[in-house]
Amino acid sequence: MLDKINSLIEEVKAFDAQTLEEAEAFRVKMLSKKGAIPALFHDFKTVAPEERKEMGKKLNELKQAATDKVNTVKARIEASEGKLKQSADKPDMTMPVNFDPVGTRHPLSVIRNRINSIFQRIGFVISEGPEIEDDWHNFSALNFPEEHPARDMQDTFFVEKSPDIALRTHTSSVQVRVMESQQPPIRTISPGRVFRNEAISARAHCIFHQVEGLYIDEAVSFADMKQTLLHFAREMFGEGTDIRLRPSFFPFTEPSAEMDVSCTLCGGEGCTVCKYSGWLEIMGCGMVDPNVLENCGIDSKKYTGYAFGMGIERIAMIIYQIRDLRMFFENDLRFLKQFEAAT
Ligand code: 2NM
Repeated sequence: MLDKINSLIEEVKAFDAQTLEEAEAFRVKMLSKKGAIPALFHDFKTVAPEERKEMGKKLNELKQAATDKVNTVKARIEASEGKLKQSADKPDMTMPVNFDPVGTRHPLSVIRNRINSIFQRIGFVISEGPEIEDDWHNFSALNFPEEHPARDMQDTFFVEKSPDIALRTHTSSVQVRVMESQQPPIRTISPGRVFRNEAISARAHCIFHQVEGLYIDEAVSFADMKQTLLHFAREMFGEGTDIRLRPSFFPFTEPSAEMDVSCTLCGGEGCTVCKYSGWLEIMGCGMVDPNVLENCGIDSKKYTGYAFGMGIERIAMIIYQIRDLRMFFENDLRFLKQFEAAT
């Protein structure tokens, strides 16, 4: 009986058909009430008890294999016949509707949303403001001296001269508006588009995106800032991330620092991405200059605060390993489609 089963298994394996009739004939021969396989199941009753286990298993395999083979062969034939009929016939009204493909979120939006939500979870509120700003909100209130180079035509896109109206060069201008309109405690982040009159290259663009943060209350310290930014770095780049702060200068903060994160690719060992330094620069930060607080109507004797700013393009380039920032602005579908799964 085992030989018989094995030979039928071989026959099933080898079987193929070009027409539904052939496939049906094979089904009748193998699986119908009077077919070969039910006959074997009938004989099975006489098999010795010690052989039943192995034999039963084989027999079930044979039945399954025959059923699968008939089904797949029939399905294949029906599909190809269906196609032929379809083209000659009228439209198949049972076909699923061809929905228009859903668009994909832009990688800069994905990263901005992630940054926003990391800070929202620890109590920061999102604030937005105009892209066209006056000199006060973009420069003067932020402690930029009258002769600062950023105020130059070379660096800033002016919309009007005297009074000076320009495209904002950072979203700190939004935070000036927040400070002018409310008293501490203030905990806010301002994501948005900013404009600088720069030559376009792989690392710079005249339009880019920032998230700036601001926290003002009584006795806010540099240590508070460092711990908050460490938390951000670990949420953004992973739990094992380290940070370091290097002294720097900005007109609106004193002291000021640049923050680096341990290289996301090599973990600090050194590689081409971090240029063998082990670190990647991701933002500027510092304690808000008392002049800025006073300019905005906040008592600098009572309150202190920290602020920080980062480029969304830069963060996205690190996370997605994108070498050329211009990719973000070309809207090449081959690029954008790679972010289909991101939220
Ligand atoms: C940075 C670096 C350091 C900043 C300062 C302010 C404000 F409005 F409070 F003065 N907002 N953002 C700041 C501080 C921005 O970006 C590189």
